[in-house]
Amino acid sequence: MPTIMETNPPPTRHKDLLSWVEDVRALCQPDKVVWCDGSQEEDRRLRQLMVDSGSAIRLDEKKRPNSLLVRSDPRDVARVERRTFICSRSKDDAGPTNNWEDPAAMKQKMAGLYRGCMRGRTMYVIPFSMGPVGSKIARIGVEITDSPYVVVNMRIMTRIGQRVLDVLGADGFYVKCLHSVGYPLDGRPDVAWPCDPDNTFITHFPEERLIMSYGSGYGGNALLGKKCLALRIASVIGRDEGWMAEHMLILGLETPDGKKSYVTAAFPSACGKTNFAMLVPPKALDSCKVTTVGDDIAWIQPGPDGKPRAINPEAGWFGVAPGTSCKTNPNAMESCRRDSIFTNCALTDDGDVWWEGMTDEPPEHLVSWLGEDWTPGCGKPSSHPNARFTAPAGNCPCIDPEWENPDGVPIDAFIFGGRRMSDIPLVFETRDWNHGTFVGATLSSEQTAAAEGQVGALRRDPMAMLPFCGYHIGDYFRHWIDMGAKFGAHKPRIFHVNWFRKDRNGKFMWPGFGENLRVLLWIVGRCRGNAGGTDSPLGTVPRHGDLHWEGLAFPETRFAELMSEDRERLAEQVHSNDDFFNGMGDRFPSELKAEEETILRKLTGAP
Ligand code: SAT
Ligand code: MN
Repeated sequence: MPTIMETNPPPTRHKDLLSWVEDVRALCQPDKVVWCDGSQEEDRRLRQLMVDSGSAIRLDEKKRPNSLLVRSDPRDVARVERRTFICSRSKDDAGPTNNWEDPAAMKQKMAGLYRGCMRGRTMYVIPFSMGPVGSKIARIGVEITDSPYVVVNMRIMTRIGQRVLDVLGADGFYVKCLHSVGYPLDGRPDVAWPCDPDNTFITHFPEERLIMSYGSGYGGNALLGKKCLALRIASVIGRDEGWMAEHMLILGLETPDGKKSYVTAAFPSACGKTNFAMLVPPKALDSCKVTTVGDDIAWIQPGPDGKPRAINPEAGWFGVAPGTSCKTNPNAMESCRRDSIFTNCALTDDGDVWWEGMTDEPPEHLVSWLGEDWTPGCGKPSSHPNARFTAPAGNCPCIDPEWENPDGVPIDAFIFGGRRMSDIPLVFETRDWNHGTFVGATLSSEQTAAAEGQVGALRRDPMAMLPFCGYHIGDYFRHWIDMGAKFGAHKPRIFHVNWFRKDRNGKFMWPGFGENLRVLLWIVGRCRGNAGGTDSPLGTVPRHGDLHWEGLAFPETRFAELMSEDRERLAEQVHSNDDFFNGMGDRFPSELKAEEETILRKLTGAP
């Protein structure tokens, strides 16, 4: 079996990096250290290592070329928010929405867990770039991990290897990201998915730009470039440097006149973010083209002229598999047709993957994500509900030609969205930046699964950043207000959408999916000054005649119902934010207090 050689000497002269790697080696005591070069050959060797050790299954080369299936420990299947900590020096700086622990105490606890935690294992050093390598907007991280699964996933989700060290040079800045699955091999055999669920901690030290994660190998717990760096730490860097790290997709819309506009959108989970990012126009409007820059995270900076420019810091999709199909999202299906890693999906008898919703008819036999025989009537799902595909963005048929532009793409609009069965119309445009910030700050979504809490209850998720803001949420709102001033005349317009409204009979009123293009066209039309609308207490709303209806019969009366607002209930909902906002004391921006008063006045018709 080919072995991976220790690089000797290490491929960098960066003193701080060399001494950090040496400190971690001394603490974690791995058998050997490997600096990842990011090559295809290295990827091939690591995948083979995973297959040989029984931690991955190679899928059929014809059906799913260059792809693996991995099954996690059933106790390690998602991000764990209650074990996620922001360890700022002052507790107050973490704010009311984060878990906090004193940084010195947390480091001591983590050092205790890390001591000897890589015994019998290889320690991988992964230099990675969030954003195109060398882009001024991009940031570099180095993840140290004992998981080959993390290395092969990071190679898809970010840009890794020697070219990143070359940009870093001898003294460049990087975010330290330390990860261990927490399963040392002191004389015991390895398991297919090593982890330590009882001692899992995902910790962030914002002032030091440091991330330490222990005990989990799954998703955002372990691929530290994603939520940990690109959102929690980057939100702090963005605050300090005057830019924004947001939980937003980025898409481009090209209209038949050849004009192109880009928008970003923040939706809480289970609102179809990836589907919207890869929207397929309905037949009657297929002279419009939607292209994808990102499906999860946007880093947004004022360009030289003040106009916001956004990059997707990631290089792949880490998408939820169940529910994804050629009908709901053909572009995502095509993205993971090859070169992908599947986690907790089911295995078909002919060496492919399957998940609930992929096809109308399930296969007659599968091996489930638990490794058990599965048949359609067995009463259990074949894939875990949070099963994922890791797929290269470059595989996506609708990838935007500018997606790797180091200067990003110019942004015209921000869109907020939630899952709201009642009260909130299909779409409205906020009056201005501060009103839009207020709408983002009060973003909420109805809960969909019993496990999350009471189904139908509103869960607050400001800017869809609740678990991802690395500092005090009141300061974050303040930063939004400040960014509006910074963008000046170029500030994006801010919209709110709701695809999920139901009628009196409990039926969804809006068809969603590709038909959402009609709303997107209105939004872009507003930005270009060629779409009409009318005033409402919520802002500006389209009249029936302001939307494109080619190919969709949607009567005016039904549209009126879809766009109606229950002012009394909306006013109640505005008041329901009081405790949350008052709890922030003077960290809650007075500008947003003023917005609240304005909207209440408009809703109650007071002068
Ligand atoms: O596991 S991830 O954090 O990458 C995805 C998610 O839970 O939002
Ligand atoms: Mn996300």
